[in-house]
Amino acid sequence: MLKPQATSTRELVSLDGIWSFAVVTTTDVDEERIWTGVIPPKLQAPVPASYNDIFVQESIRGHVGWVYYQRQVFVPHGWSQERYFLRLDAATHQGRVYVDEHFVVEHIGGYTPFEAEITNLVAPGQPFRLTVLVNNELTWHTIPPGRVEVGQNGERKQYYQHDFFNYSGLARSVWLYSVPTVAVDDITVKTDVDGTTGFVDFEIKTSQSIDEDRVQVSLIDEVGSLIYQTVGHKNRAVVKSAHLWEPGAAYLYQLRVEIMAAPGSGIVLDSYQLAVGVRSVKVIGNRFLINDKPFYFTGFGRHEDAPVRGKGHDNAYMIHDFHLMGWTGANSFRCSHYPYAEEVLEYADRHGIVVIDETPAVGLNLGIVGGVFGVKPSPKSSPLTFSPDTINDKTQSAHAQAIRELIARDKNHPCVVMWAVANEPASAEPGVREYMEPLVTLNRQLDPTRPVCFANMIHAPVEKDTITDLFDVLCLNRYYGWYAYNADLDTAEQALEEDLLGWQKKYGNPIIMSEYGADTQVGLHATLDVPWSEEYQSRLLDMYHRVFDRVDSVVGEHVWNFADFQCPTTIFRIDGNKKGIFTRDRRPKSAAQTLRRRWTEQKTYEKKL
Ligand code: BDP
Repeated sequence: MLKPQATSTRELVSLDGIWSFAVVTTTDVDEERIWTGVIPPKLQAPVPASYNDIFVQESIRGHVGWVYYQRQVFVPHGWSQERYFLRLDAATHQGRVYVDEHFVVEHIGGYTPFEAEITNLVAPGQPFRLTVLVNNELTWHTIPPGRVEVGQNGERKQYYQHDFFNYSGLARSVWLYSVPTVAVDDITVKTDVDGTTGFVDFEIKTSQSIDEDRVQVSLIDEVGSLIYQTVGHKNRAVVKSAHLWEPGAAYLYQLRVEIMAAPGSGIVLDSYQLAVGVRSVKVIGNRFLINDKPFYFTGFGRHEDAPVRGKGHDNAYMIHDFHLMGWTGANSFRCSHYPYAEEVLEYADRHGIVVIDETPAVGLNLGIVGGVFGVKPSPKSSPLTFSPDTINDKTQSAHAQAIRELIARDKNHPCVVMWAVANEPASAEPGVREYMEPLVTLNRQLDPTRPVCFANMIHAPVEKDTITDLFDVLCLNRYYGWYAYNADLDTAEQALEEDLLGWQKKYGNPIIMSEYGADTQVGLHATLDVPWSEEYQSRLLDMYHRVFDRVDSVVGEHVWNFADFQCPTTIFRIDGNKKGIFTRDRRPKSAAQTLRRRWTEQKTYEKKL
């Protein structure tokens, strides 16, 4: 799915700004039919932003169900020859869009875009009332899953198994854009490298079937020189002495696709330009290769999370976060636990930051509900994660759709080197293999070029896990020294090493420690091993690093988490998860220096490369 862009043939109107906002108090939005009228601007909400922390009422912050967003929009008067679309970069978790009283599109899944053509609904130059209904309910059939229960006071409460706040609303941009009647609909690019030669395989879909010789494809380098040109929907560009997209040293070619009025006419009906990084990704033995060279991941698991705006995308935070990551020496991160805004991937493409791209499949695990997170235990009727009453076929269909939409959106980003199908599913429970295997197959069909992984949790150790053989890379989330052997780093060190050696022996795949860390209260200092102190966080990280350097198959370390982030409140999540290396307002804890030393100076892991 192409990101809308302004080109010589396309226009793009941002609908970001301040919208009228209302919380639905009736149970049935279809009865209320609010989109048929103007919503009084008693409350107004910014777009993009999660709405939860904007206001001061708990009834809004913790609201379960639908909210309304509304604004007026004009279709530019010059669009009489164009087709035009509304595009929402995300509506978390379910969005329904109305143009005046017409329903135009519905989408389920809170972190991927959707769009609808409205050419026949509003004439150029005319205004329309745009109403977006957004629902934040998570059920057994959504990804991520959750459930809504009615408490004794009659209030509906949302439960879920994941460890971050259920931020909701329109957290990413909304657009109105035009395309010509004959337009580029989609582009798929796959690249490969052989020595100094780069290969760019491309396939173009057009909105109407047109002759091959009307599709003109050009590859342009960073100084604007044309290095390849052809006609047709599908081909391979061979780039001799290619500038490769390398971690830390990105190079982006532009693939310009033009639809001509007639071959050789020089009249361009549509034009779209895609950034292309020429690189290869392979897993061979226990090494992860980028451009045939072993790569060692340093960096973080992250969240889209900031004060006030919640998961609302913000370019200032985004660029600052990239600079902070760069300062620590991070070369990569995981989009834990959902697809991030496309701007984030574009920035990573541009700056050579390596990304593991994850679906929102987090919390497919009832084993951790009562335990680690201290949330309400799973329903007594069905203690199993995978069962007809819990995670079932419908959840699997939603998960498959999440994989389709993630790959459709992100397949062309050179920064994305691996797909993560799920975070910490109950991979030792019955039913998990039946659930997961078709999804991994689907993922590989949709993109045969990138390795696939999932993040394994401690409750599914090597002798119990039943799905790891389906994947290419072992991603392990481990909390030795925190949830296990807290304040006992010596025992934690032994346990961690045994754990890693067990996986290494059984599978021989590359291992990435995809999460490790400790909650840390900034400003708490201690000479002894006191959990929550800044020193303990650093010592715990040092302990992991010693082990990583001793285990040959470890090819990456992603600390949990880049910054403190908001969670549902429990007795050990006061104002959020505090495992950040940076505070929520992005100030470094002492451990930032520990990482910076290791990732920019010592680099002892490089002996493996
Ligand atoms: C892991 C989860 C992550 C949590 C983390 C923690 O993958 O989402 O935030 O634990 O407990 O199990 O901090």
